[in-house]
Amino acid sequence: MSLDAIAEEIHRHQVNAQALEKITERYEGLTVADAYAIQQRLIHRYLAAGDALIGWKMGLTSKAKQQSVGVEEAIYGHLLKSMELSSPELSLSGLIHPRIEPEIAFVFKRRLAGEDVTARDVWLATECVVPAVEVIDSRYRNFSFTLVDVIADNASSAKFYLFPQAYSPYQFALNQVGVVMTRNGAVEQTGAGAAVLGHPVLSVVEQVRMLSRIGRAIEPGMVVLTGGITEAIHVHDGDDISVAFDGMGEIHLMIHA
Ligand code: 0L1
Ligand code: MG
Repeated sequence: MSLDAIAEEIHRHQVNAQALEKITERYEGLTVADAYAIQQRLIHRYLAAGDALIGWKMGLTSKAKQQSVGVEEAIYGHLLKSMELSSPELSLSGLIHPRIEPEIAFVFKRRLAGEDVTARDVWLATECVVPAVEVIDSRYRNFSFTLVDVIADNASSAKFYLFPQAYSPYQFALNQVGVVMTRNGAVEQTGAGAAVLGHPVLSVVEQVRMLSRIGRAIEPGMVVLTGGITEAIHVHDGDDISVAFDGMGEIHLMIHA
């Protein structure tokens, strides 16, 4: 089976919101490099149909998530224009078994590239930081996958929403920002920015380093989702999800069929 054919299969299951058996169970010998090549081919299908690349996302950035997949490394995916929610409402139509996680997004005013990038380079290139929620929706049955599977599936990316208020990157110690996520008023998850590789800015550093290995960069205007601050929670029709970012505001996301 060619990498193109695997990308076509994942694309079909994404578009039709149909669960898929793990590709690593059906195709032998796939490497992490193959998985990123499949991801690239998958994204190309969306771009060819008129979508646009608007940024990147880091995944598996917390110890808890890395342990759940049995890895010690973060991964990345592509963010497409079609993934951004313009209002805090999530329709379950077109999704398989979505989960929600709070994140800090960075928006850039300057290009960032190179293996030797530092946190200071990231601060100087950042226009603003924004509270965000990411909706992940693994295309694999029961959200069960290996590292190779999830990378090929564009790191489980589905949708994301950015809070309308942006902040100066210097206004908050992002590793200390506390987050409380509730469902219909009941607390589901709590966490702090430090869950994201110690500090969300370090997730951007890692993003740039990973991109530099394939000759890519963060371009001006792009968004980077730095990684989940808490465990992701499953959402269902009628849920009213609130994510309060200490001092930065509260996102209310309504879930409907
Ligand atoms: O954004 C994420 O951390 C998701 C990465 C893939 C793992 C998952 O689907 O939970
Ligand atoms: Mg995420």
